[in-house]
Amino acid sequence: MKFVIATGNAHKVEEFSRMLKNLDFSAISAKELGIDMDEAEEDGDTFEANALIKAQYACEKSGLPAFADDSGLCVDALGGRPGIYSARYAQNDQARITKLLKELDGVKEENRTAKFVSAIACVFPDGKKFTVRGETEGKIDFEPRGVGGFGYDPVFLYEGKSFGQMTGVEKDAVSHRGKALEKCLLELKKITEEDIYADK
Ligand code: ITT
Repeated sequence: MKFVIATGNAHKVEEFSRMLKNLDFSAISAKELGIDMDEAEEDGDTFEANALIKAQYACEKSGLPAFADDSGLCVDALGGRPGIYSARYAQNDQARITKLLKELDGVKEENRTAKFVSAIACVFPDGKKFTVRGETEGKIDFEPRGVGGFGYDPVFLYEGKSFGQMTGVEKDAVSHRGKALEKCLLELKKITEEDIYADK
């Protein structure tokens, strides 16, 4: 079965493609199919709701099963912000990091706890759908470190290393997106098995 990766974010496509590379799973990006994911209006009030909106949109446009990730950074000292508004927090990655560090100015190391959240939604042409969630806890550093990854990775500290200092494979092994994808693949396996039994 071929899936659409319903995202307009090239970094997410890169991470999903890397994680799915050695698996028996065929995926194509929305961009390769000429689908403009900016047209999907993310007006949900949870990560799951927004992931469903994006997956539903790509599924309708392509006629193929689709999966989408809605993700973000929840910072405890900011009451969980930017959360589902992580992409809209500022214009670009550099501006987002600068704004975040400014908001956390004066916040002590022990109070800089945060988590990355990824909700993945899968939507099928027959209307079947599900969502799963992965979370990774860490801390917001006082300055950016490393040039790997994307978004808030250079300031997200996980066990002494920022996500920006990790290789892609190292990040995948502990990331919110890696955890969500693992759950997603388990759900898909269940669905496939149910279908096989239903056919018998
Ligand atoms: P799509 O909606 O097209 O998938 P997007 O970038 O707008 O692309 P989101 O709405 O899910 O995606 O916003 C997620 C934002 O949260 C993303 O732009 C980053 O700023 C941040 N983010 C999510 N996962 C991240 C990660 O693994 N590392 C760093 N920042 C991340």
